[in-house]
Amino acid sequence: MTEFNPTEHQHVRYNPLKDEWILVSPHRCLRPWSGQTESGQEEQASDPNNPLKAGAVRANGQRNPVYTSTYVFPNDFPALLERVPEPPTPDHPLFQASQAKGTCRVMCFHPESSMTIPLMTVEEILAVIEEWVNQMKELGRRYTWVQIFENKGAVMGCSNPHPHCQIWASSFMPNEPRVKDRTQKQYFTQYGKPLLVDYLEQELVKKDRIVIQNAEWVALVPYWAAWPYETMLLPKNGQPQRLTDLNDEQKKDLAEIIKGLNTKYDNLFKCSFPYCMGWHGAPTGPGHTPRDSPHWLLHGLYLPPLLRSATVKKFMVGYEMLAQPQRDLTPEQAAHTLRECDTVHYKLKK
Ligand code: H2U
Repeated sequence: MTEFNPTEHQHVRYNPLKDEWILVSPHRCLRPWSGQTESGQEEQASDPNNPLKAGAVRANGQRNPVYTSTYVFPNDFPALLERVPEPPTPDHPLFQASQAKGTCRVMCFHPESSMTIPLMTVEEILAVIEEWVNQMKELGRRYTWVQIFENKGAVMGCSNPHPHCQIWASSFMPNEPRVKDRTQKQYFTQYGKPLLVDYLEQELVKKDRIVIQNAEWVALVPYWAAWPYETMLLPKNGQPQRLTDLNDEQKKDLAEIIKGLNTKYDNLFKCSFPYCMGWHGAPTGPGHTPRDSPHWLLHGLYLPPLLRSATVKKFMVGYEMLAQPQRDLTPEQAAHTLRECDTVHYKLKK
C-alpha cells in the first residue's frame, strides 16, 4: 500500500465547530465539466434607478438620503417582525413551535452601485466595520442573535448588485451559532482554552492554510473548509468575543485584510468574486454582558461558490444534501492558490 498523500487520497476531515465531517476527494479535481455555467456578475451594476443607491426611491416609496458613506435602513421586505402573536403551546414533542421575533435591516456600504469592497479604500471599508459595530451594539442590547451577512453576486442569490449587507436580529439562536456555542463551550470545559484560539495557534505554526495576515488578523482556509475557496478571518490578539470588543487597531487592520483578501478573490478568476460572508461571535441580548463568553472567539466567514472559473460553481447537492459536504481540491491547495494571487486588483493594473 502506498503512503497517504492528502493531495491524492480521499479522506474525511472533522469540523469541530459544527461537529460534522467533510469528505475530501482531491483525485476528483481532474473531472471534466459539461454542466451549468453561471453568467458574468457585473452587468446590472450601473442601473441609475437602483433602489439602494444614494438619493434613489425604494420599493416602499421612501427616498434614500444622498448618503456619502454607509447607510442603514429597515428592510422593506423583512423576514422577521418585532411584533407577532405567540404560537400555541405544542401538544406533542414532534410538533414544536415557539415565538420568533426580530428585525431586518439593509446596510449599504457605499453610495455608488458599481463599487465593490476590494475597490473601496481602507478608510471606506473601516466605515463599514464601524457601522457593523454600531449595529451590533444597538441590536445586541435587545436581541439574542444579530446576524450580519452579505450575499454577493447573483449566483449567491443576491438580488441587487449595489454593495450592501443585511442584518437580521432575532429573539432566538439560529442553528449554526447554536451548534457553535455548544461545541466551543464543550471544548473550553475540556481544555480550558477557546477552541478557535487553540486552532489559530496551530495554524500560525503550520502555515500551509494561511492566505494573508497582518498584525491583528489572519485569513485562512479552514482545515475543514467545505466550499472550494472558503476562508475564515480570525483575530490574533486579545480574544475578542464580539465585533463590539474590537479596538481601533483591530478595526483598522480588519479593513486592510478585508481589502487584501477580496482583491485576491477577484484576481483568482478575474471577476467580481461572489460569496456569502458573515460574522459569528458570542450571543447577545439582555442576559449577556461584555466578555461573558470566554469560549467564543469572534470570526468572519467567506463562503464562495466558485470552483474552477468565473462561471463554474460548486454545487452542494446530491451527496452534500443527503450525506455530508464533499470537496475536490484540498484546503491547502486552495490556500496556496489564493496566496499566489496578486495583491493589486486586476482592474487597477495598467
Ligand atoms: P439581497 O441582495 O441580499 O437580497 O439584499 C437586498 C435586500 O434589500 C433584500 O432583502 C431589500 C430586499 O428586501 N430591499 C429593500 O428593502 N427595499 C428596496 O427597495 C429594494 C430591496
